[in-house]
Amino acid sequence: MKTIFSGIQPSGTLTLGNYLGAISQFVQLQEDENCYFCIVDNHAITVPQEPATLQHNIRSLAALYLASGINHEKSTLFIQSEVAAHAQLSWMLQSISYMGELERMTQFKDKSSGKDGVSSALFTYPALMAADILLYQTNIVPVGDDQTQHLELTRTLAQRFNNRYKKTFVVPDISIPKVGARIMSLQDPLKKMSKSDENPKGFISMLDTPKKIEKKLKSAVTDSEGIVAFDKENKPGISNLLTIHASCTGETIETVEDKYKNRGYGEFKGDTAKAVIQLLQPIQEKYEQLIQSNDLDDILDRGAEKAAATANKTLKAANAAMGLGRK
Ligand code: ATP
Ligand code: LTN
Repeated sequence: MKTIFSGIQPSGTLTLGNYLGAISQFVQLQEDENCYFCIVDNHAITVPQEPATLQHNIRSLAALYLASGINHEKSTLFIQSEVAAHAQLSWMLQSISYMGELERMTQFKDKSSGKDGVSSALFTYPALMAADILLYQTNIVPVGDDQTQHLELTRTLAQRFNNRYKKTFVVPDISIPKVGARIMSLQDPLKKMSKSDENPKGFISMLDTPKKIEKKLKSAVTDSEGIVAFDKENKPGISNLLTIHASCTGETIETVEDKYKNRGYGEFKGDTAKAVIQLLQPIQEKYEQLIQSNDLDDILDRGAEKAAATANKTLKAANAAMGLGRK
């Protein structure tokens, strides 16, 4: 059995991109593997968060994980800040991360460019992500393709630590879905769909009403050619909708392309909305039940306890390898 670790930030309501790129993989993996799924609230505070909103988003993310099919009896679901080892190992890994490496991270460049008051935590974020993964001796990290660079750095840090001190960490592999690894914004198909986008028309939230979903998809930016065909370079908008349509129905992109070859964008967009609504509606119904129940707290308490037991073992070994504290 392999160990799987992944995390999602409680920085807003999850988007269809998060579901197709990340959560749908998690649900499949938990059948055969030992999975840890984390609500990475320490990552969310690398940009300003309003405390009450953050509290709400943490709960909401926990409910969405479960509503999407994460089974708390099979997988460990927990909140990052409730397992102190994450912050502790992150500090240790910062001591072996180079400024140059962190400066090269495109996520840092994107999120800091043109902004005042960029936090130092946004800069050292990849060391915390490496700590998340390495604490569990993770074999595979399922993520969307925007995380590839962070994963490469995690591997580098694990190898550097193992070579410099003592073999302490498993060097993890990345897993990216074949279709759906990068769902693009509906308003700017050259930008990834993101839950913290200022323009809500750019993303479909997993909790959007059917009406909203339909409206957003109907006003998605496309082109004036009028032919439904997959061509990422010349038709990024239509290619993105094809990816969304195929991922939601489980068909291949070629099948969907064939089906809409001689039909207009209007019909294609309408049917894509139907496919998205069909996928999200049962998840939304489960979400409403979960968010109102007390089960959520019990599940998260047990998750944190289980996660801490594993994480503390690795932390202890890492402390010893580095020569921290006493024997
Ligand atoms: P934010 O916009 O707040 O930075 P985000 O929407 O990018 O957040 P994360 O919490 O950073 O979401 O990512 C959670 C998971 O979802 C990661 O595995 C990430 O790769 C994946 N993911 C995020 N956006 C997309 C997308 N547009 N397409 C596919 N996968 C995505
Ligand atoms: N950095 C990721 C979220 C994240 C993560 C992780 C993903 C934090 N720690 C560990 C996988 C494994 C993001 O912004 N999407």
